[in-house]
Amino acid sequence: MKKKISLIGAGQIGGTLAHLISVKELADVVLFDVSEDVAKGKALDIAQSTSVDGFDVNLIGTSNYEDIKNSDVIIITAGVPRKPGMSRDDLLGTNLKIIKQVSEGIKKNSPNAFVICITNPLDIIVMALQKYSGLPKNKVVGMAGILDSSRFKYFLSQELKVPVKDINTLVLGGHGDTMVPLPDHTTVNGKPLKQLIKDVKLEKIIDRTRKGGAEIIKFLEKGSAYYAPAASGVEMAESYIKDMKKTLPCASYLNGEYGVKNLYAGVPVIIGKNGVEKVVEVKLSDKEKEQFNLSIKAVQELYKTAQKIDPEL
Ligand code: TXD
Repeated sequence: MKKKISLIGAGQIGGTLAHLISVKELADVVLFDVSEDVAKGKALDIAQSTSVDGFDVNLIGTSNYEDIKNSDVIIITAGVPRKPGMSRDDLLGTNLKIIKQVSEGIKKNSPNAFVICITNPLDIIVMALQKYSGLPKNKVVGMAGILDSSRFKYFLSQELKVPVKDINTLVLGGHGDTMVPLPDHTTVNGKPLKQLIKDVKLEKIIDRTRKGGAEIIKFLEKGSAYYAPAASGVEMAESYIKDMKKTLPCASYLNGEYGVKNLYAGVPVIIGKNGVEKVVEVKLSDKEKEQFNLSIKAVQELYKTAQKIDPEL
């Protein structure tokens, strides 16, 4: 039975998601946007590449929430992206209002879907999405850690002149400047990273990873990164649809794990047919724990701001 993925937001990331999902023949695609013509135009454009790339999926563009009925997966990018000089947190007020509207649409039309949120500020928006929609916490997750880990791996591969596939790493915590790349949990061909790189170089790469989004925004000016974010979202959707039980760093609900309760933050989780099937607790050094707790504090502070905007949260 063909699966169905609905994409709420047909902008830079939404359109790229639709194309990647189609080429991988992961599922039929519903491209939803308040700008219905954008959704229809992109769906039609990708559909017209079917004969070239030889994939067999149906795509529709719409602004009618009824079209997302019975989705297996919903990926949300609806919202405004950053402009140069803006922080992810600056998007809070606008994107909270949007995610409330999106949550209503999902709750009414596709409450059994596995929902992947991409919209920033990610950790807060995914938590608001779960609260507004009332969907089970293990079926609502945020995409950030895969992207941040992928950026970290790329920068390391360029520095060490090794293929990215030889690098294993993890980035924990909030999707912001306090995110926590874990050098002590990073290996290159099985060798500990710290044996291969000087501290000064490593610190520079960690800083560049934290600012990876802003670096791209500076180049693009009108918009933020979309190829790597879309690829990261598709990896999560695929692990769910194919029950691959991959361990992936995602913004997930914590109920005591890592000493954190009732908050979404980036941790390694197993994603399979039941959604987030397990939070994987890795052993953190004292320094890593301290950085992780700082990152959690930043998420908690921003969530308090969100609650001032909407006491319902
Ligand atoms: O790692 C991550 N999670 C981040 C997330 C990585 C990169 C970008 N990040 C965030 O994703 C970014 O800060 C934004 O908040 C979202 C989407 O970024 P994108 O670059 O795709 O933004 P666009 O191109 O502006 O697309 C947003 C679309 C646009 O077509 C709007 O018309 C639509 O969202 N939109 C809506 N769709 C449905 N419903 C409502 N209410 C709505 N409002 C706007």
